[in-house]
Amino acid sequence: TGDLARSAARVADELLAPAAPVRLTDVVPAPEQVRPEPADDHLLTADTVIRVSAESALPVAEHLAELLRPATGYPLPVTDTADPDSDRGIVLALTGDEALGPEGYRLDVTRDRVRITAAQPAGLFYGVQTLRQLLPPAVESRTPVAGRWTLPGGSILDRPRYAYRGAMLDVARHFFSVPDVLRVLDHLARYKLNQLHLHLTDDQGWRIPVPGWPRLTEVGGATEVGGGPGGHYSTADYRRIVAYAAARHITVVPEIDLPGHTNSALVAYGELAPDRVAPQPYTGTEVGFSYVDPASERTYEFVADVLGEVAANSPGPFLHIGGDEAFKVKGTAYTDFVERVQRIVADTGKTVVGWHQIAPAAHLDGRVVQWWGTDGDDPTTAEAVRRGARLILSPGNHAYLDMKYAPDTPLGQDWAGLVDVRRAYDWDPGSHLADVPAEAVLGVEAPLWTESVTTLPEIEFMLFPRLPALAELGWSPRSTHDWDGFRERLAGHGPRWAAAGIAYHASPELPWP
Ligand code: TNX
Repeated sequence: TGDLARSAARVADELLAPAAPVRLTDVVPAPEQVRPEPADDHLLTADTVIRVSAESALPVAEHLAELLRPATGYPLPVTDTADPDSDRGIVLALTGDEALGPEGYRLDVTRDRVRITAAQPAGLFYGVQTLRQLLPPAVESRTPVAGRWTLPGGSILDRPRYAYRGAMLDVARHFFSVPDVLRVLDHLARYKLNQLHLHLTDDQGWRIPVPGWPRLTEVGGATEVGGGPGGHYSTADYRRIVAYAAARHITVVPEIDLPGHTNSALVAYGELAPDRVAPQPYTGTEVGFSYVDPASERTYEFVADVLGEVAANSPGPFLHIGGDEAFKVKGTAYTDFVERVQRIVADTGKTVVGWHQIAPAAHLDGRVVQWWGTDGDDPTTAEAVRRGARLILSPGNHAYLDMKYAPDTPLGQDWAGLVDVRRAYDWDPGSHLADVPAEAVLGVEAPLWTESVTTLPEIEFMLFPRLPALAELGWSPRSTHDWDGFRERLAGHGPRWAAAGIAYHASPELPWP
């Protein structure tokens, strides 16, 4: 039966063998340096062991084993008995070598061994995401597949261009369950993104509990766009999201949108409204009509309670205060409000982030402005940068994942134009905004607003293939930028997404295999 099993496996091999083997140069985002050695392909086997050089590398090794076990059916035991210089199999080694930076790694594939080295566990984690992409697409299957699990030989030296590489999920316009959010985190991790910005509150729903303000979730959380039931995370749910993210080296950036986009809070607590009268719940998609009263001390008690609670449950450095489209809070009423809220954030120990409408407010140490314009000439944002602000770039006409791909895209908006894959890819974060030096750019973020997005498959349809395009802008050196090469590499990921059950958009721009 051994022979029979072997020959059955060989037949399955041939049936399942990908038309073209994966090449070392097929990775997305493109690594800094790739040196193929075709004679050095490495074959994983049922006897392959994953070894780590230090206990702090164990979680990454376990993560790798969990990624590879389902499809390969191999046991892939993890042990911390590595001798990084002589071991066979897969070795994850933490070295004192800081040259790769906190997120960089080196991957060496030879016939005897696959070795990832990094200064920090984050680097090992990104090396693991690269390793995963070098195996045949069937590795993404969650059930065993008979296959030859070969890695292309050679070495990769890699580290990110930007420290902040993010995506945003709007859980306020439509509410998404914890498992949905965890799956989005998995997608970010595949492409080496390290920030998930959660838009937790808006006119249509309030999704996070705050002690002393129970009606925020009970009443404010019970609505969403279109009249559905809405929902909210419990504190335990939120912590679970944060922990799952942390295990993937992703920071959750919580946003409480102020002073506008607050109808759901006003429905719950009419005392925060300018006329002290609770409005009706809102389930449409207009913006700019609601605001908490900037002239009332009660508003600042509310803001301090909310931001204090969110800060306490969020280990990351950032706290996002929104600040966009508060059309009814004008001039100094608006800038005074933002300046006061910036100080409340600083008091929690966090770094304040806001949409670029906060730019005219006074600078506060470390503050970060998230630019979502469509015209790269924005003197007010450039001036905020001159005063010390750092920038996250989310240009609406390139990075907005809620824009339609094409006129016939069944979901999404088009106020910032159509964003096809090429548009998502073909821009340079380092020179996009006029009169802003490249050093001021902390990174990039792709926001997914969800007025028209209601399910996980719809999220995936909007994310793939554009999220990897944005991820490449955030990670890869500018010198690798090349649409023709990118579209080839990206198209090769289609079979991976299919094997992972991702509901991607088969854009006609890409040469799918
Ligand atoms: C503008 S972008 C908004 C959101 C909408 C989005 C729709 C930004 C900071 N504000 O409230 O959901 O457009 O594309």
